[in-house]
Amino acid sequence: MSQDPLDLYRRMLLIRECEAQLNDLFAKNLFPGYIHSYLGQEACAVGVCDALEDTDYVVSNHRGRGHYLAKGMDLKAMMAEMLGKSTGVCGGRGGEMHAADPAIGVLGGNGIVGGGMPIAAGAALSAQMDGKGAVAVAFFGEGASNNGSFGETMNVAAAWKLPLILVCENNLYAEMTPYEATVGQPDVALRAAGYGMPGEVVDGNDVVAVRDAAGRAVARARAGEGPTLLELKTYRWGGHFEGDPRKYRTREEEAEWKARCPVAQFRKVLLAERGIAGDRLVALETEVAGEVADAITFALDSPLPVPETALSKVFAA
Ligand SMILES: Cc1ncc(C[n+]2csc(CCOP(=O)(O)OP(=O)(O)O)c2C)c(N)n1
Repeated sequence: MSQDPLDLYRRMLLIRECEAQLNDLFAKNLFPGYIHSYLGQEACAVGVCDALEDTDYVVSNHRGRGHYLAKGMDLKAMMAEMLGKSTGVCGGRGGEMHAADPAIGVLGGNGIVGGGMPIAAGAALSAQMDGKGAVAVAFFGEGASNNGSFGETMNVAAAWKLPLILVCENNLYAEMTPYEATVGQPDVALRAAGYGMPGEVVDGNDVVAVRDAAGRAVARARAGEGPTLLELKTYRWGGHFEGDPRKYRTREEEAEWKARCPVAQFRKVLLAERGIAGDRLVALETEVAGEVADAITFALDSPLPVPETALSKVFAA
C-alpha cells in the first residue's frame, strides 16, 4: 500500500511495457500459446492492488498479467512463466493463464470464466475465520458477471459479510460479444443492491479514482462490514487474444479509447498537478524498459521444464 504517485505510474508502466514486449515476442513466434493482452486496463490492476497489503489475496482471470505485476509478482519469474520455462513462478506449469504465487497472495489466474470468484470468496472466508484483517479481491470481466458463479458468490459474500472486493473490469466485450447485447441495464454495479452490498461505478482508466474506490472497499471489508462490488469502466486495446481481427468493433471506437490512455493521462497529471519533473519521468520510463528487456532475456535464456518433473507438483499421480 503506497499511494505514492510515482509508484502508481511505475507499476502501470511496467505492465504496459511487458504487454508491448510480449506482443512483440508473439509476433515473432517466440511465445507459446495465446496472449490475452492487458493493454489499456493498467489503471485497474494498479489502483486496486495499491490498496492491498502483501497478506491480502487476489484471484485473477485469463487476462492476469496486470494483476500479477500489480500485486508484486517477481518480474523475471512472471516472464519466465509466460514462456513456460522452468524458472517461472510455477516452474512453467501455469503458462499464460495460470500463474500463481501464494507467498504474495496471488492465488492464481483462471481459464474458466467466472471460476475465480468462488475461490476468492473462499479466501475471504479463511481471512474472516483467521481474524487478522486480511481481505480478498476477485478480478473478473463483465462477461463473467453473467456467469452463475457471480450471483452465487455475491449472495454468500453478502450473507456472511465476507471481506471480499469483487472487481469487475468492464472492457465492453466478452470475446466478440458487446456488453449491451447481453444485459438489460447499463451497469454491472447496479446488481449489488439486489444482493445487499454497495456497488460503485468507477472510471477504470483513472488510477487515482480506482485507488480511492478500492481504498473505501478495503476499509469496509477490514472493518467487518462485508463485500463491495466495484465496476471499473475500461477498454482492452487489443483483441480478445493477439491475432483476433476485431471485426466486432470499429477502429474509430478503439482510437477514442486510446485517446483516454490510463498511462498517458496519469503522466499528464504528474507533470501538471503533482509537480514531477519531465526528466524524472523519462528516467523512470527508461529504467522500466530496461528491467523488462532483462526479464525477457532471462526468460528466453531459461530452460524448459524437463519431462521427468511433469508429475512433481501434482497432488496425486
Ligand atoms: C466457463 C467458460 N465459458 C466460456 C469460456 C470462453 N471464454 C474465454 S474468455 C471469454 C470472455 C470473457 O469475457 P470477460 O469476462 O468480459 O473478460 P475479458 O476477456 O473481457 O477480459 C470467454 C467466453 C471460458 N473460458 N469459460
